[in-house]
Amino acid sequence: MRTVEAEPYAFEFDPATTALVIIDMQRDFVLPGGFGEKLGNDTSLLLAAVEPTHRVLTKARETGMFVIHTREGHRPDLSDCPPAKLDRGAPSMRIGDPGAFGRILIRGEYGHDIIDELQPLPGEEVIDKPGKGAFYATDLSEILEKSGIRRLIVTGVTTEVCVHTTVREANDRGYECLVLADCVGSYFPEFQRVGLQMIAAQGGIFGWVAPSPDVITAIQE
Ligand code: TIU
Repeated sequence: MRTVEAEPYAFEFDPATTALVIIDMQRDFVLPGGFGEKLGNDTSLLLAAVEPTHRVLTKARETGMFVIHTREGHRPDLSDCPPAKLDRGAPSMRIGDPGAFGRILIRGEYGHDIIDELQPLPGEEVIDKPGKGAFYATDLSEILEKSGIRRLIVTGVTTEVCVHTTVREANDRGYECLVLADCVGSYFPEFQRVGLQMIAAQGGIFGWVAPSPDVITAIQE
């Protein structure tokens, strides 16, 4: 077991049964000009998570940890997008509409894919999910069970949306989740701060939070 200082108390993990989960680091959320920015958001806070996440990913790959990437998106015919999700947002910026990087959040489009810096390697799992959480309508549970994974080290965007939803889903399924504070990003600074606090409050109500350099050290011990 490795131990890393975390909020609300030390997180213990065995790298052999722990997966690194990188949530939705897709061009349309992260890059200037994409869907996220078009919705009125500043993507710089998301871009800040790229370098630290790349360092964690590199260490995970070096040490043979299980790596999972997720992407939020839908089939080209939108048959897996509930009308309630489709109808939301500005009329000119709906899922499936043409955007700067192709049809917005549609599988196979350039903007739907993961940014160059964090592209998956062959053999790493890529979970395509229609919802905010990575467990809903995916085979993530089966993959984790089959691989003997018990804990998740979680990075990605956005902190209070897809990261929170996924960590809450994972916690309810019995997985212990450590969220890396500098490897997750929100468009809203206050949501980043409070979002992280919410995870670790009440004795770690649904997870732990730690800075990535400490976790990298623990992984390579
Ligand atoms: N991946 C993810 O968080 N999807 C979102 O829609 N996030 C927003 O903050 N909009």
